[in-house]
Amino acid sequence: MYNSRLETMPLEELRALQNARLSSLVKRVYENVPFYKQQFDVIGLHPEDIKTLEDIHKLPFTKKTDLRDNYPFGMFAKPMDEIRRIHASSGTTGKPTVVGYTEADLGVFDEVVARSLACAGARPGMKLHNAYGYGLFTGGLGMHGGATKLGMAVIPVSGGMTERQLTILQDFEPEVICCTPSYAQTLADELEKRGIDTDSLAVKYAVLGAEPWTEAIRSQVERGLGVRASNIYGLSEVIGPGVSQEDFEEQGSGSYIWEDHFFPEVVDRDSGEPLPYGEEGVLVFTTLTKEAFPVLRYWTNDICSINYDPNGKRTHIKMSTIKGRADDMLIIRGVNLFHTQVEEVIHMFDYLSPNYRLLVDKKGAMDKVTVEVETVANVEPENEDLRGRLKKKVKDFIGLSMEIVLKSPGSIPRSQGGKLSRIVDRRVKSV
Ligand code: DLL
Repeated sequence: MYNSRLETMPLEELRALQNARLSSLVKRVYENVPFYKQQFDVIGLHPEDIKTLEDIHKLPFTKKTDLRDNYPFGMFAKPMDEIRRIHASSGTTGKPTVVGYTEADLGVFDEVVARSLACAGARPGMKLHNAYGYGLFTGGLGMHGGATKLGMAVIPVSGGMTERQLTILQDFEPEVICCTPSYAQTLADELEKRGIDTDSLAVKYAVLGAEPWTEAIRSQVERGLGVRASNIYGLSEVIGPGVSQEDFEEQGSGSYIWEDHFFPEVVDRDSGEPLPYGEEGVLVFTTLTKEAFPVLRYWTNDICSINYDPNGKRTHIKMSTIKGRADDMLIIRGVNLFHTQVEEVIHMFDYLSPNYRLLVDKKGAMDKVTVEVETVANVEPENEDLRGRLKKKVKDFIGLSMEIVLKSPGSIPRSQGGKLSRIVDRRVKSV
């Protein structure tokens, strides 16, 4: 454990810390960010009205559109001469979201990423193969700072150039790798193609995140790279990677949210009402300590649930894996669909690999989904029995009839280093 005092703090103590941080945060944003002052004034709210976390529901949500409306620096709570770094995340439409960090914020960033890496199995003295992209994306530099703080040697490979990644994995002998789960699949594929035995590699742990993934990909990557793979979650608006992290020895039970810095809520996606622990809804964060770019009740659009784990090593709350983003959810003939649901069904078949994509078309007035999925090596895609069984399982588990196309290994586009989109929506063109 990297910072055992903070990570195992008794809940009452954690709440007291969060309460103190929340009331100071609310004052800071009211005084320094015109957007928040105006939001408060419109509903007649005063910073003194927010004394504890019990009052947090009085605060309005902050949404991505609010950040866009204040592009690029309007949400900063500190003057530019106190800003030490700027990142941006490119949305699918419009202007990117711009975020800033003071020196203290970069310290928090390093701290939470160091905790996350340790939680994933990394230790001081190990080497980190960092295949997250360096640049405006928070992945590369974020993991870099945290690994340095933990006492690791960072290999700043960045994303892409797969051939070079393999050489470094073989020659530099990193014990830990971090990248997107889809890029880990690409690397696993390439190792197999070249006949490189994972026993010849030093790598033991993979820290995967930045896009939704399920146990199907975990099995493939763990086998293909010879690692224990754990989930890292985060978003630029809250800090970057390291908002939450799964413990490598508690796989499948959720990821610890570092709630001394990031206070989570899960709310109903339609009404915005807070939901009880364990219920699935939209994840919302309040950054308790950030100086340059604090957010109050930031609506992430990510769908998951949160709950405490009485058997966990740490006291902080855990979040389930992200099912998908509310704005990536498909509504097909009235049924809500996330691509991760299809991934889970694929995982039930030994002869299928989680290299897949969903093609969405319009056929007359109806939307139609085609699942393209690769078979594993030595299994012919012309397998009517397998195709029929997958079609039935998809219908049984998801409640939708989908077209199934089995493909040969290697025929579906792979991640070239960054986030992979598994949905190809062709409806706009075919209307
Ligand atoms: O993706 C930060 C990050 C970098 C996280 C490296 C983990 C590792 P953004 O580009 O702002 O930041 O994208 C944030 O990506 O709201 C989620 O929808 C998605 N996302 C991030 N991590 C996960 C994850 C980075 N572990 C958006 N599982 C978030 C599912 C994830 N989705």
